[in-house]
Amino acid sequence: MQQKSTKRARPKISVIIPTLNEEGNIRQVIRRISSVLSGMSYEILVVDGYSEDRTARIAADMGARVLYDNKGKGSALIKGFKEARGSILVSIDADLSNEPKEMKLLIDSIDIGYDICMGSRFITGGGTQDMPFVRRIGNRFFVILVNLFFNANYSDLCYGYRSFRKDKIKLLALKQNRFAIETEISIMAAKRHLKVIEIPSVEKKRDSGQGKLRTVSDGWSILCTILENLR
Ligand SMILES: Nc1nc2c(ncn2[C@@H]2O[C@H](COP(=O)(O)OP(=O)(O)O)[C@@H](O)[C@H]2O)c(=O)[nH]1
Ligand SMILES: [Mg+2]
Repeated sequence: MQQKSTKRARPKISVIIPTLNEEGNIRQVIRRISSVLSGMSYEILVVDGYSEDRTARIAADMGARVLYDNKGKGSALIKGFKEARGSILVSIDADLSNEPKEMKLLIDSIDIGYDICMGSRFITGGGTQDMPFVRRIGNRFFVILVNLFFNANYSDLCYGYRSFRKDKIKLLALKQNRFAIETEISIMAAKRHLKVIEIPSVEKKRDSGQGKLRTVSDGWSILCTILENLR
């Protein structure tokens, strides 16, 4: 008897994009990622926070798999990690601040044996056009704390352009629903002794729409995440 398989072949790479009201950017983001990954085996997952605009519809029309989550960027990423079918996962923002061309190096780093590759704006070759002075100071302060408390050697912390070996994600036991997710990933990677590498990344200004990070409340929750992990 012939068995009909309804399962499609697993892609090698899953690109996970958390979105909230990004209708002015999402088309271009998906287009650029598709062009960089052309010829490779990949899927694009958009995890949308119930945008009030056309973000989800545009993403679906362009062939992305669209999932929904209403708890925040961190929660959306956790959902994307769980649902991803690839063996290499890449997280990227939807606001055109991350350069899709850098994705090849993020993928290669996992291919050659690293568990996590983190874009860094603060090593040679990296940079940012999207970080007010207060956030720059805050990020530096948190980097120092994390390196000190968790015996790590990071140059950047609150930056979401990263790649992961899928089978190591569970070890991170992620729980942060909002913007402390990147901090939690960095801390847990250090605690679990994962093989981590940083590569330079240039962060551009968000193209259209509003940033959702709130410096004071999200800064506070990042500090709490650091302190909670000391226990
Ligand atoms: N699903 C989901 N995505 C979000 C949420 N908040 C922000 N994002 C997305 O997370 C990414 C980073 O957010 P952004 O506002 O640019 O943060 P900032 O650059 O740190 O100010 C973007 O792709 C946002 O659309 C949320 O509550 N839910
Ligand atoms: Mg942004």
